[in-house]
Amino acid sequence: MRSLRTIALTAFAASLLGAVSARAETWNMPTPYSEADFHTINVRQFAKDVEAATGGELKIVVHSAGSLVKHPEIKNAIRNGQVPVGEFFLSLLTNENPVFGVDSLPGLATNYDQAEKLWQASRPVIEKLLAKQRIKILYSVAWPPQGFYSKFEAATPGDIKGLKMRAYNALQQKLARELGMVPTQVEVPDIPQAFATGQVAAMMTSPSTGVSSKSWDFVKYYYDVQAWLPKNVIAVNVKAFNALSPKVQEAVLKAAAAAEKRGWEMSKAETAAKTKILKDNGMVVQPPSPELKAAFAAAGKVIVADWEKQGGADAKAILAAYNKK
Ligand code: PCA
Repeated sequence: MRSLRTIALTAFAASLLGAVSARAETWNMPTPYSEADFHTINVRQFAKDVEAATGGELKIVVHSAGSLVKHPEIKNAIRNGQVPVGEFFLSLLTNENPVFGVDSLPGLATNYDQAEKLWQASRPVIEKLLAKQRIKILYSVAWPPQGFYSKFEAATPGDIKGLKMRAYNALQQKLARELGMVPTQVEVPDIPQAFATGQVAAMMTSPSTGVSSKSWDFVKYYYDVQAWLPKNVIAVNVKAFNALSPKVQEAVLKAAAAAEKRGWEMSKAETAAKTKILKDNGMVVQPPSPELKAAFAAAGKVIVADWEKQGGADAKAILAAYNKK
């Protein structure tokens, strides 16, 4: 009798222990960019904050630079529950729905204030669309304004005609074509190789990505076009999130809100600091000539008008909310 009772008690204690340890969870998190990238630094701080706030109940293990999941697959990996959380470039999804490209429209929001307003105006629509894929955004951070990098001097629009341009989404491909260039999709880790092999001779990206890919090794000119400020999102699989205890969910959301705020501040500070590094490494850093600027603006107008048409009611709602603020 006695020993049976002991066994029962031991089993009961073990089940309690089991329940406690089952609650400690490890999440693998794929991200697209290198360790030195400010987005990755911010993600690592977010993971640390979550672990500290939950007393280790949720540990997020960051796998940067596409090492666990390649960038074009990260969104679907979250959707399918292959990974519970990850980071991706929002406008990479432009092919699925034009609305995801709202932050990559040339000339629509070209400084941090406008980019922040556009994020607030578009967030509800983007959240609604991603919810259909069982994906929930935790936070989103903008890249610095996008500028034009070229192997050759680009004083006039004629100078860039025929150049092969590295593109990171469908809207950029379209922009390249509007300007008479030939686009090729290339992910960030492959940029140096694409230039070295002559696959591309130009690109549009931030000073941050210019520095992280050591652009001075393969291009000479940087034109500070300030065309748009695209964003990354950090997102979770809804089922994985709902499986967390309410206390842990709250800690994640709180850390995410802090990461969003911190990330935008980091981004602002990056802009000047990284532009200076381009210059210090011998690149010619300058504003675009009035002619080049006008060509980008004209191409941008065409792209925004097409986008509005293709984006339908959702696009209209975003623009109405953006213009109201
Ligand atoms: N860097 C990333 C996205 C935008 C940016 O500034 C890239 O070039 O792909």
